[in-house]
Amino acid sequence: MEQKTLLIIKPDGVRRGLVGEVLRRIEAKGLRIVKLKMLRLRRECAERLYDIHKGKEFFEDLVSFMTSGPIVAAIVEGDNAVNVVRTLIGPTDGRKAPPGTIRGDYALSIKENIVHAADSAERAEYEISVVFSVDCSIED
Ligand code: 3AN
Repeated sequence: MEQKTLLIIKPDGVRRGLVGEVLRRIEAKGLRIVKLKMLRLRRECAERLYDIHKGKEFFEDLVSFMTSGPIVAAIVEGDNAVNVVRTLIGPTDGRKAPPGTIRGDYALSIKENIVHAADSAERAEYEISVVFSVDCSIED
């Protein structure tokens, strides 16, 4: 089933110079990058992106981290794109993510785990509307 999802290279991924490597893996898999943007996310928008975690003990820390530097947001399309991208990035905790996944190969943290990807088609629509809205990008 043809699907669209949102992939974000988080500030740690950008700082570590992993933009090319992450996008390479997406393309090598056969998925298509149909929209791409580097931006600094406004705080309110990071809160909207992670609305499901509001109230959790790591929420403030997560929002601060996501606004600590530029991110790269990509709309990715292809067969079963939501689940395929989730499989490519691996489980949340980089210490447990298996080798071969992006987090398994590059992350050793549960917070600074290089990438984010939507976990359903509905969330993808919502998150794309947040991240690609002109109001969410801080102009330098
Ligand atoms: P995923 O990104 O794999 O969907 P979620 O949705 O459970 O994982 O978590 C969203 C983000 O929140 C994670 N990518 C990570 O940056 C952060 N996070 C999740 N759990 C923790 C935690 N226990 N401590 C700190 N940060 C966390």
